[in-house]
Amino acid sequence: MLVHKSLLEPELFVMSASHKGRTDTDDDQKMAMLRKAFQMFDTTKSGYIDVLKISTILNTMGQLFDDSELQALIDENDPEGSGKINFDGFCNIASHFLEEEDAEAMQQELKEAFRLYDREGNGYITTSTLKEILAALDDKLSNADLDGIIAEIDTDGSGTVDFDEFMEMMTGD
Ligand SMILES: [Ca+2]
Repeated sequence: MLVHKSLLEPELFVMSASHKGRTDTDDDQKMAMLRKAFQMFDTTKSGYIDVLKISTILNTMGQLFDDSELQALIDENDPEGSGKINFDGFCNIASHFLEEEDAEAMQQELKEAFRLYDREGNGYITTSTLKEILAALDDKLSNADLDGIIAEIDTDGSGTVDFDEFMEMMTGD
């Protein structure tokens, strides 16, 4: 439902407009940070680090993680159980936890955007309100277009868009 996302972006993502533009830099910064951490712990410059050090690195970066989840990722990236992991493997593991945090931040932003339209705090936006928003954002949409979009968003046909439906519209999940 990317069309809806782009329709709503100008309004809903006002506060995160800079966030979008920052994404590439964020990835670069993330990679640089991971490389630095990896090199710091690869004391012999072998290109590998001890898997036992990964939890220490994650702690150092202030990342929260679940021990069993981490172990599962280590097993996945070190299938031979060598006890060592290269930079790529390390990135796979570390970015799993970093991305999880991003998803949470994304959900938080969507919650804030949702609240902007759910002014009365009902926990939903009426489809008529949403229709007005969509119409204001793109005046080329006909009434039939709008009805079609609304029908797709309000999947249970309740006449209201709750946060789950809203999130589905924005993220496509
Ligand atoms: Ca609904």
